[in-house]
Amino acid sequence: HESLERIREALINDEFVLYYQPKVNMSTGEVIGVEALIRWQHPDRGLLAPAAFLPAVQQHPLAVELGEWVLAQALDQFEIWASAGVRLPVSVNIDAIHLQQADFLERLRAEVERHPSVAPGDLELEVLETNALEDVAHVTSVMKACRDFGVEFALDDFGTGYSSLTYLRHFPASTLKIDRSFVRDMLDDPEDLTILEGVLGLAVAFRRNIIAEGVETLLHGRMLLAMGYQLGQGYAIARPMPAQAIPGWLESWR
Ligand code: G
Ligand code: G
Ligand code: NA
Ligand code: MN
Repeated sequence: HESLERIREALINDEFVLYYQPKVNMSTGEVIGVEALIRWQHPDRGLLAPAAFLPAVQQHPLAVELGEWVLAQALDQFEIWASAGVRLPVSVNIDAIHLQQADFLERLRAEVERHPSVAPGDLELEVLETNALEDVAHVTSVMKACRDFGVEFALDDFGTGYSSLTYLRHFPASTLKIDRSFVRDMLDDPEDLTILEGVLGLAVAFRRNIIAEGVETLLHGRMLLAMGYQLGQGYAIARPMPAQAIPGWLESWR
């Protein structure tokens, strides 16, 4: 694992990079957006996944700096695609500690406004269900203010926390991202299938969008469609890829 000091240095040296994974409507084929996923192009260790360094910064102020870098980088990339004629809504993963900064909305607004071709609706924020979101009242008010500004939220890895239903009830998120563990085993495990059906029912009842992550095979996609899921993300659709690979993928997807 990498030290906080080394991670801070990597930010200064510009060693982080964003990969992007498409999200699609599996029924119509429409590409609804991409999720930005951070990687570390480490000079000695090669390309590192978030698991190799994000745990070290969680709950630390450095997570805020990293989060601000990710937001800025994702919106820069949006503008590059937009100037080539492709408007691709982008989702960014936000740490609880970042979301809970007193000036979160103010800085988010400034970042969106710094990018002339980015409208607030082009950006979605994914938040994890975690104990770190224990200050429900504060988080709820931040989310409402962001939503009033035009930036929507998705509840990431939905169903894995201990208080999913409380989250659903209180947080003004427009989308539930059902955790990939339920999708992974849906073909063999009837209980996971039941959970997928139940969460879809909840999403409908609470008028939230729902997206399945971890769609690894065509069979997973077909089963999900048959159940009534439309939106999906996963290896069967596309793996996370460097930004430069996205236009080629869009061509091949059509
Ligand atoms: O890309 P990968 O599947 O390895 O991501 C593993 C986990 O890291 C995912 O749960 C994802 O939400 C998280 N993650 C990826 N990129 C970011 C990021 O930019 N910020 C935060 N906070 N989490 C991220
Ligand atoms: O939790 P979050 O949704 O942010 O996780 C995104 C992570 O999931 C990315 O790091 C990505 O590499 C990984 N991922 C995306 N699609 C699949 C998939 O179909 N199968 C598996 N096992 N992981 C996936
Ligand atoms: Na803008
Ligand atoms: Mn995510």
